[in-house]
Amino acid sequence: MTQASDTRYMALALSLGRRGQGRTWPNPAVGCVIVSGGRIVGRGWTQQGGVPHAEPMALAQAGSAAHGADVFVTLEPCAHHGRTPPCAQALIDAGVARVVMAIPDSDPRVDGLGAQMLRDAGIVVETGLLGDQAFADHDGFLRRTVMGRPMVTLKLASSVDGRIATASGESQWITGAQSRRMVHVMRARHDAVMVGGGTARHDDPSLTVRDMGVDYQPTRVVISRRLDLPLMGTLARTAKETPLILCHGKDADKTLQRTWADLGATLLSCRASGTQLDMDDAMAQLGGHGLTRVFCEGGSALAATLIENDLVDRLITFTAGMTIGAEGLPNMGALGLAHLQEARRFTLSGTQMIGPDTVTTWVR
Ligand code: AOF
Ligand code: ZN
Repeated sequence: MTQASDTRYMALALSLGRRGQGRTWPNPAVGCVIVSGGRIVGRGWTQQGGVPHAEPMALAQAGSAAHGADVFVTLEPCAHHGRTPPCAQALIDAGVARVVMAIPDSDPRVDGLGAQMLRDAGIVVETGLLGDQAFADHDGFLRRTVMGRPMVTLKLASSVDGRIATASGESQWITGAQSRRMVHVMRARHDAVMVGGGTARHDDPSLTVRDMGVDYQPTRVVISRRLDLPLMGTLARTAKETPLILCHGKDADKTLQRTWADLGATLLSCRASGTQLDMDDAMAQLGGHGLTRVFCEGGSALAATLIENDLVDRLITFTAGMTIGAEGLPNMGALGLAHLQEARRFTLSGTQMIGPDTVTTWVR
């Protein structure tokens, strides 16, 4: 098999894996392709909730054709007995000849052991093909296992001059319908959608994915030190239907804590520093809850806190061809920088036109 076709099969495995993004947490969204005699005989990807894993699905499709076949998988096959038996063993039992994996699995239960099991069984193992893409796709899972927190994508949607509302608070329809649709696609590809308490109070958001034909919803996360959120609002009304996590300060009113728990919310009690919730602690607790990919949609205070604490891994800016002026509400709160040198810098990853707006992705 040539290197070019190897790359093509791994690219296919990566795109299959991405189908699971947003719905496999706490597990990574892995993709797997099995090739025999130049023909694809099996395709698999991690299923909702993280099981089954990608490899057994591809092996089931391949059947006896897996014998002597080449396997392309976006993450090292697992070596442990967890909710499923080890995928490395399933590949050995199926008699595959070669396993090409994009990157190792950082879960301490795997971490090289999967590759070792395969090698010990006489299977050729290669690592690193399209590794950069696999690192990007599995970024959330890798961060959760290595750093103990999810990957954070911060979305900012504003006028050309960085405003999200006029001085009187008018904020609807700054970016266009296509941008809003794209936001829903992005929500669906994350495990959770997160906003600050101010946005929850002011916008009464539902934070759900709508009109996309998806049969699952990301978890909603609201950061609110004092839990002073509307008890009659949309989030309160829907907390039993669609998961809602509230990160609050340990000193939040106990009656409010009980009320929200009764409404169906999951409460995470976090440290607070000054008037703000300690976001390092909040993110660690969200990681502990199993979340790997969090999509933050503001508001400006939470955006600034995340930036200040170096918790933003990807920045997505939607920009509308409109100017509002300095009296409008900015998309980010004060960062208190005295010198440009202190500014957080992001690297441009891609930009595109979307209807009348632009969308740009930046990575840390
Ligand atoms: C694979 N293929 O498709 C995925 C893997 O609790 P369990 O049994 O589901 O195991 C979870 C771990 O399995 C997870 O932390 C990661 O190391 C690995 N995920 N492994 O071989 C897959 N999703
Ligand atoms: Zn597995």
